[in-house]
Amino acid sequence: MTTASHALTNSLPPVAPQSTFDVERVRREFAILHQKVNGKPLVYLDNAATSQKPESVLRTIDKYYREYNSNIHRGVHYLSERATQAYEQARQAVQRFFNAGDPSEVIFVRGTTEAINLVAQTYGRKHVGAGDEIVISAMEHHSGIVPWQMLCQEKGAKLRVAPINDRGEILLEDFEKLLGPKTKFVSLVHVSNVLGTINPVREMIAMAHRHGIPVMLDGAQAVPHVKVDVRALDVDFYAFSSHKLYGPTGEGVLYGKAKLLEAMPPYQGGGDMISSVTFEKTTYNKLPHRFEAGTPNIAGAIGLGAAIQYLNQFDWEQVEAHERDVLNYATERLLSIPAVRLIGTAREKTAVASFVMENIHPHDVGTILDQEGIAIRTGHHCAQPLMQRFGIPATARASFALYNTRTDVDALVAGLQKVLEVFQ
Ligand code: 7TS
Repeated sequence: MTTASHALTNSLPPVAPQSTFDVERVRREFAILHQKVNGKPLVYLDNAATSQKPESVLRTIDKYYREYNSNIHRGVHYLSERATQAYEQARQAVQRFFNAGDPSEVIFVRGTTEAINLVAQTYGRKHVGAGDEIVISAMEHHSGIVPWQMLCQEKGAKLRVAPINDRGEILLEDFEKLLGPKTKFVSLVHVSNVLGTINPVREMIAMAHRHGIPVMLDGAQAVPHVKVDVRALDVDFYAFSSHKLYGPTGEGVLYGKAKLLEAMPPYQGGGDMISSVTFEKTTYNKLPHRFEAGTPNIAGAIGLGAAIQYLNQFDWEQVEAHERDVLNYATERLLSIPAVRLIGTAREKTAVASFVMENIHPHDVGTILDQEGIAIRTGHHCAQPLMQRFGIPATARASFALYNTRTDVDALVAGLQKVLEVFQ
């Protein structure tokens, strides 16, 4: 990631660029990490569910509410202009973050879930008909399955699923075979929330484009860990959630190529998305406002802008190297426990270690770890078809962020020894 030169006027001065990645310095920015849970130092390993927020994000949101809380795009007064400016600067920060061509291609939504529903209900309803097909993969989160299933039910279309191998990698040849004249859309997860697999999306997008099929990527688990460039990928739609990217909840982004967004019918009707309204006819606003009906999550967008600004201080390669080191170390240490079986061993993988333990239910693993102050997630992770693919009801999942360390992994492994003691 390049260094920041675009401080938001209404937020903090930019943080000085870090020449080397100093994880202890990073950890100091996250007050929440420095507490005891059940008498033990907190070890937070549930970052795929949501990540913690650095001081600068918290201060930016606090400052918005204390100093310039106001509605946007409609007031002529000072506070409203300031809020509008901060909101639109956050949009520009997102645009630069993943290299969109124009800020108007960045739509603020509630999160990844809403972004996918928006595309299914607008682009999808317009272009998918009876007998058509939509291609997804076997490792989608429910939010990458259900909106397409709903559309298929409504239209009499069919959902086709690209299979994966036992490591948790999409079988590219099978994926390509699914693409044909009936395929109207491809929707894929960029990084799996259960397996950590980084899918070869550039190649998959090129395959779909050879058939003239547009592609949407669910980047919820990708943007915190891999550098995303929507133009280099040539992806048609891209979604992510702020709260997994060190920003606030209730906020997210839909990127769409302008020519596709412009041709799409609106999603929700209401204020801000219109250009003029009479009882006979409404004309719609230009992008991006056409897809942002009503008062948006202003603090959320500004907070997301601050999270991106926070990330801009780091050299992205150093963040990736640090996270790779922690994941490799975790993989090695987990594999040294004979009762542990890793679920998801793709060659290209990031930030997630899912596992099951012989004869011990993942919920019991999670509960005992919690007693040790260690937060992981257990369950199906909103990916029930993926659980079925692996023939398991659930996994235990440790997921990492840029503030996690090898020491956190050591605590996890010590916690798992406790689990084994309880059950043996
Ligand atoms: N897509 C992926 C790949 C996800 O991991 C998630 C959330 C979503 C979509 C939905 O994001 P939202 O912000 O709209 O809810 N994943 C998880 C998880 O793995 N644990 O809790 C939430």
